[in-house]
Amino acid sequence: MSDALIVIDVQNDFCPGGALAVAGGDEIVAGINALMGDFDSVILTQDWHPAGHSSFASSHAGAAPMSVVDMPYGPQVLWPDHCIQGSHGAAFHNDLRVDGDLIIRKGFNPAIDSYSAFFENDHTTPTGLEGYLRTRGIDRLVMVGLALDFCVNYSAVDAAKLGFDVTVRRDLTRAIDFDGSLEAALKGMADAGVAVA
Ligand code: VGL
Ligand code: ZN
Repeated sequence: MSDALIVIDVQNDFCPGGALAVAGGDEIVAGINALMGDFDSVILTQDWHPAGHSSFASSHAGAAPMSVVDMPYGPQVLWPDHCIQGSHGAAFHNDLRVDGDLIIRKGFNPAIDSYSAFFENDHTTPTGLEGYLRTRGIDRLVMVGLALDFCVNYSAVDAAKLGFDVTVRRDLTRAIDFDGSLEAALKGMADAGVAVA
């Protein structure tokens, strides 16, 4: 068995001062860096949207940030503009070690958001991460990063459904906690067989 650490979206826009700041998002950086040495493989994900992305409230006339719309693939929270490709907000936190094996970008399809590192929000379009892990013989995943109730949650649940052994290190995550999202995420992860440690 081989283990990978999956570091989800530790980017400036999800840290204090960023466009979609998660409270305490920067507090987990040192702990994540320290954990990297314990793994055969370290994979970073990067939320990576084109300007005018369909998950931005600014792309929907009259819509407020944090409202929900029906997209062809289901309900979608509308976010403030964030993690625009090449921007400072999309860059990793300055103190994060970025010497991992793979950086997987997601959310670049203008019409579909992608919380999960494995599938876009249509739950069908793959990012390629599953194939990368399987061809490298990796079957145990530890996940950390931002935000616990969105991208970490969706990534962990998808990984468990795909048959990976998944642990989320809750102390190395922070949540947005919007409209019951944290409670729902913890329940969803437990139901999917994700260990939240
Ligand atoms: C995320 C909302 C929108 C996340 C990304 O990384 O959890 N949340 N885009
Ligand atoms: Zn996003």
